[in-house]
Amino acid sequence: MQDISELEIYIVGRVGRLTLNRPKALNAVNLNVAKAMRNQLLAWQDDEQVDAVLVTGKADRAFCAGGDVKSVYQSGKEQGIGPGTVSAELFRHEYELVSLIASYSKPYVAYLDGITMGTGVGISLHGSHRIASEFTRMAMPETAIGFVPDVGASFFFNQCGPIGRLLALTGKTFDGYYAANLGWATHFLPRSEGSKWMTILESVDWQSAWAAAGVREIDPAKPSTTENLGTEESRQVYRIDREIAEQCFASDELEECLQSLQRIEASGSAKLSEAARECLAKLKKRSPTSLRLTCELLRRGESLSLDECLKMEYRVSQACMRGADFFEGVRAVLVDKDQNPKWQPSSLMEVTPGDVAHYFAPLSTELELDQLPETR
Ligand code: QUE
Repeated sequence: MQDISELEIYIVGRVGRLTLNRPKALNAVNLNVAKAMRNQLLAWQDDEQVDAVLVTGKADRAFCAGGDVKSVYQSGKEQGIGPGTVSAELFRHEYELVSLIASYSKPYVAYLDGITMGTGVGISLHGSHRIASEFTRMAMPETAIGFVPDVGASFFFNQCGPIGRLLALTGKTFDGYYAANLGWATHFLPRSEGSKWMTILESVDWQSAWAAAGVREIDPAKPSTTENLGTEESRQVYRIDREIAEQCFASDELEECLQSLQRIEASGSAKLSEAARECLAKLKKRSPTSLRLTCELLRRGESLSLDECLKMEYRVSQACMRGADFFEGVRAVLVDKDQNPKWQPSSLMEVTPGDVAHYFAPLSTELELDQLPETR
């Protein structure tokens, strides 16, 4: 039996609505939710009564904080890792879901009203419409838990230019203004108007509802369409990150990035120097293995399709289950919450190209992401 109340499913007017409903876990996507979402999306794709899908979160603070890595941690401790366990199944179902969303034949709309991280980015960015609010907070923070940016990150960060590498490595959190300029948010709707929009959808046809609710289209070239998503500080943060990224994250060699950051920290203007110092401080706290893997994922991802990226990320995800840092990272950040992970190895120098290559090795045929009969 599936407990589908963790994902509310209903049709309003001609819109299929999926509501993430695990508020205590900030709507983290567990195995149950990932399966239910995919099954429902497949059903609605062939349902003439459904013109579009709207995904929202039922939690004051979050759209979706990520994948339920705590469940991977707990099951890993109890039943181990490997085929058939939560560690293998959760990532597989998440990536299959992402792939479906990216190729979905109907409009797929996500309202990113609050924390939108990791898998939360995965189940929104690949859809056709991403509506930000003034509370949108986005990140791909996986290097902080000894994991890697996934759900297609090796594909979508490559479309961002150097700032993609900055975000993938540091795991930095950013707001709706930043997301709009990255092209991650396509529309804006303030939280105060959110429930009106949901109600309008019940009675008005899909196309007219956008205008009726006052959902505004974003064009990064037109400041009037992005300014409501952040403050003067937001604008400065984005501008400075762009500059830091151009100067320090254009190379796919981690050492070069770090050297440029140190150079800017020492000799850049006050603002740039401060931003470089912040980046360096973040990178110092991240898992050295995760940082090396992330660079390699982005490097290899540059020439791959989304589905090829997902297949590669799945190999790396499963290799991370066998390493030490994922379990140590989840323990330190989400379970014991001491915020003090002990990474192994503890320095970048100790992570060799050979170690990195190991994480990208093919899995046995029946475990590869494209070899799974029940999901294709
Ligand atoms: C990095 C991450 C995640 C994170 C924190 C990080 C992540 C994730 C969660 C999360 C948060 C609340 C929950 C939960 C998971 O936090 O991926 O189950 O209740 O899912 O620093 O990558």
